[in-house]
Amino acid sequence: MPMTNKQIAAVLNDIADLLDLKGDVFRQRAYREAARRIDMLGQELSELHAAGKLGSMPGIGKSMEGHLVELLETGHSQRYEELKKEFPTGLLELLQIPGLGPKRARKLYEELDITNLTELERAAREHRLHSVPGFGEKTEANILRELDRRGKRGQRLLLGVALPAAEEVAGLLRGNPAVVYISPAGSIRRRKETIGDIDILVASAQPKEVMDAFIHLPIVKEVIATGITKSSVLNQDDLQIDLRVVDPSTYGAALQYFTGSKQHNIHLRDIAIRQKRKVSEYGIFEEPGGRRLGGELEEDIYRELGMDMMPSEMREDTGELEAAMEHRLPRLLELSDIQGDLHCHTDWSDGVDPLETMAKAARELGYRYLAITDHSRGLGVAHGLSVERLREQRRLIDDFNRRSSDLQLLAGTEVNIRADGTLDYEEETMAEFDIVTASVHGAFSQDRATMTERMVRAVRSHYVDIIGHPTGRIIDTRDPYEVDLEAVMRECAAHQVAMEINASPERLDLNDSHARQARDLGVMISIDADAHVAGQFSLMRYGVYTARRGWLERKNVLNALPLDELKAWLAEKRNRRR
Ligand code: DGT
Ligand code: CA
Ligand code: CA
Ligand code: ZN
Repeated sequence: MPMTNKQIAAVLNDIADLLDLKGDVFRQRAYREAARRIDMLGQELSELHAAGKLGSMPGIGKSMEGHLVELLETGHSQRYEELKKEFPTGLLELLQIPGLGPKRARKLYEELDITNLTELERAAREHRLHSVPGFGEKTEANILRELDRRGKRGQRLLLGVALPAAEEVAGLLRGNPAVVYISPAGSIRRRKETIGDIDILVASAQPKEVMDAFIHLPIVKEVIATGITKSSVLNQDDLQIDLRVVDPSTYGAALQYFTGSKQHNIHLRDIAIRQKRKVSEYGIFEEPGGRRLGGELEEDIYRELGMDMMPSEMREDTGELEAAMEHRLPRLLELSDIQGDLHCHTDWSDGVDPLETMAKAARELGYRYLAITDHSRGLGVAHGLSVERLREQRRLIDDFNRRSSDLQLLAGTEVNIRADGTLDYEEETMAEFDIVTASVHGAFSQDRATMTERMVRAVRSHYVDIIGHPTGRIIDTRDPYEVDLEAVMRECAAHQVAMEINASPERLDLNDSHARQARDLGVMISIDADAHVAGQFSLMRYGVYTARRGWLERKNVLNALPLDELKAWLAEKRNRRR
């Protein structure tokens, strides 16, 4: 099997880290850039290579192409092996600690002979770090806190990884004649942002055939356990998948049970007992006597208790059972309600694809509008746009719009909120955009009061339409910054500023409960894929799942508005400014 894009990007990033440790700043940049582009590529490099098209990749020079060919054809890189010999292997781990750049990691190696995370932790606990120049007590405390956080971090998967894996299995088994119904269950079906294990439920009268087909799927790398009702395997990416088979007559009850959440189920059973009913994974029964009232369909369970059936995303016992009983469940937003995307990047800043390609992809999704929101000038690392470049881009957008009858582009920006809460362009520039998203991209460690004031100031600027990824968290990688989010939300509601659900599965920012809180405070929500390459527009669905988990309806979502209503919303906002 040739290496996957993920594996190749990981090797290139390692090479970049090693070059960084050597102080070879110039060349490390080339490797890092190549890794980034490969990471975002919509197609496997091995396919490109097989088609002889590796050289056509933008931003990949001749010598990088040589590296890629070597990796694809041999699975090794000579350069990588040589570099690895120059440093202890564990040294690369040190670079994963925020605040430990290559220079400082190298210092720790040279002065204290620290070669891995375990030794780093010991040295920090023994307060030996601050004997090294440049390492204060604060650094020591930061490092300990980060190591602590990593230790606690569970082995949960991102929904963006687990859901496609579950869908792949369900897709492969669906055509099997022994399979009557099949569905992911558990936290995947509830679309939680992270997943403990992948649960799949099958209805079949021939469980042996189903299990046999399951454990012999081409994606199965290892069979962990196999039985008649339940089997567990590892797929190629080492994800554990549990498959359970039940009789079709109990499928609904089993699906209800194994979808959870546990809290939802416990509460549901309480309600059942009070109505002299019993709910189990086999059905719903009268008590006493045990007469079966239903269970072939999931609806049976809720209906027999006098409830409407709620979407799986709501089943967290946060009021959905009460609402179902009183027939006041919200009609949740659907992916098909989404009319456009208000946050994306092109190759004008840190995206990969040209503007035309992004527009074409948005059109293929049936979108009516797309906001082009490249980074602002202050964000040097992301090639932020100067005022001159903005004008040039504006002409391109106007040009496109003259030629397009279905999709309209909005000239936007993702303007950086500076540390003091001012925006990264002058007022006269800000006034020219059709739409403005403002986001925090640095100075994350400000204290709560400062950060809150900073964001409130941006909201009050009157130029901002949307606050992008409002808490800055990256799941399992970066904690949200300290901020009084409710204060920011109230300010957004007062100034007609929307807040984003960034749909990227590693962000999902706002998260489900914050989205619900924002909705309750009257804040509009914009759900955006933040695509940096055309293929990423499809991440929108993860934002919609989060919105549904936050009980959002179509009317709460800015980019569920038709174009004319969106324009009216933006115009109203602009009138307020005067
Ligand atoms: P996960 O895997 O940690 O992301 O979360 P879930 O919700 O998928 O949990 P999991 O895999 O342990 O169990 C799947 C479902 O089975 C769960 O959502 C509800 C049901 N379940 C599991 N344990 C219990 C229990 O002790 N009581 C009840 N009523 N239901 C349970
Ligand atoms: Ca599970
Ligand atoms: Ca499970
Ligand atoms: Zn962005």
